[in-house]
Amino acid sequence: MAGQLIVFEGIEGAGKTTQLQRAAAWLRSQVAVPVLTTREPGGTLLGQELRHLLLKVRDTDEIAPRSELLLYASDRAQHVEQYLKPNLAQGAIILCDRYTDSTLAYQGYGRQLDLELIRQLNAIATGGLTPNLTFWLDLDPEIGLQRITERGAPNRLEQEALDFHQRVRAGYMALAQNHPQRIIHLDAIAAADDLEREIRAILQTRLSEKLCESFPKKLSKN
Ligand code: Z5A
Repeated sequence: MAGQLIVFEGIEGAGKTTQLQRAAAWLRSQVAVPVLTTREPGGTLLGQELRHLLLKVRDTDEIAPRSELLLYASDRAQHVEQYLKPNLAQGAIILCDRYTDSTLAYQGYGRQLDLELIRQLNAIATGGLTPNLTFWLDLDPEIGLQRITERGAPNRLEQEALDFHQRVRAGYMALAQNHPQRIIHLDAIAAADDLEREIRAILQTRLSEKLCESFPKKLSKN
């Protein structure tokens, strides 16, 4: 696969979307290949419908945990096939808001579904496509939930109890320990500008190493 898949992970309100957008804007000014942004769930037309089903608050007819797991897997399978693989094959740098680690953290550690089953489903849904790099924005869930409460009504997952979000955070911690090369831990309590600088510096190092044949010319030091 010619391109680069860079994922932003973390609990709600950690600042993933903010940092992904800032990193994309900066990368676009630095490199000569397409820089794309996308998200899970919801990176395709089918995914947008699945996202609506997954996140809307339900008064009755709760989604069963294994059903929820399969809906996320379905969203991912479509996203990989229809969007990620074709664009990576063209050499794009894709910044993706959540990917397979979200399923391990939320459905595995949060809902306490079998981790091995989730790994197998992730492998089926991705066809083996793993991120080149993952930024984990690590934040105390109480602070993350407070940030998003200020912005409006919480969605179905945001309404989960605090201990659910704490298990999700513990899940990310375990994943980062198991994949120290791929997953970069960032302390998301830092100011957005400081995080942006830290992410730029890491991207600069990683992309210079990996992409030196294709386009280091535009990659500058600031
Ligand atoms: N989910 C799952 O369970 N399993 C899966 O496999 C996948 C997903 C793929 C997607 O929701 C939901 O799906 C998610 C997990 C589940 N659970 N929920 N809910 P989403 O995409 O709607 O939500 P999200 O991914 O958690 O995004 P978010 O809530 O918008 O959080 P964020 O992107 O990390 O944060 P943000 O939008 O950049 O910032 C949030 C607020 O904080 C905003 O007001 C910012 O201005 C502010 N902010 C940002 N950075 C800072 C700093 N550094 N300091 C202070 N304030 C800041």
